[in-house]
Amino acid sequence: MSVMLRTGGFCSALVLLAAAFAPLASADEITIHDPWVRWVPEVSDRTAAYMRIEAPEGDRKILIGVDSPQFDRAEIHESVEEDGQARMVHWSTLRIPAGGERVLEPGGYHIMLIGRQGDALEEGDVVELQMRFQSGEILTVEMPVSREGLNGDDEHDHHHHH
Ligand SMILES: [Cu+2]
Repeated sequence: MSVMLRTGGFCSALVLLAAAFAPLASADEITIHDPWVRWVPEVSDRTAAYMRIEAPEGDRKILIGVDSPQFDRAEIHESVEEDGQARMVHWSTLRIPAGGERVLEPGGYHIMLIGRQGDALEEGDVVELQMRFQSGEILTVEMPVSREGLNGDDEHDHHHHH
């Protein structure tokens, strides 16, 4: 399977964006950059969350569980293409290399949010996500709902298909 350490123009833009916002944790802890949830029409009870997860130097981190109070359940997924068919793989864990990062983005890894509770999500609403790591750390991340992501992700995704 592929390792999601992306380089290139898109990633550079993300890094710049991340630098512009205060990270959620200090340098020796897990850092979540630019989390967001894709807006979906009310008829859909599921959506996906994206972000960049950064592990500290010398300390590999393993995500072992995700949960949102606003959804029945949350799962670690990867979008893959096999024989021209798009499908999603459900992973039980997600490894973040020491001093490295894992990028969750449209067309790749994502957190699947399944079984929305309550009203439809509007743009600008916030979805809460609890992320449990093997080290015992539990991060609570607040993710804004957006149609297009924080960075024009849709356009980027589009380019992949050419
Ligand atoms: Cu999925």
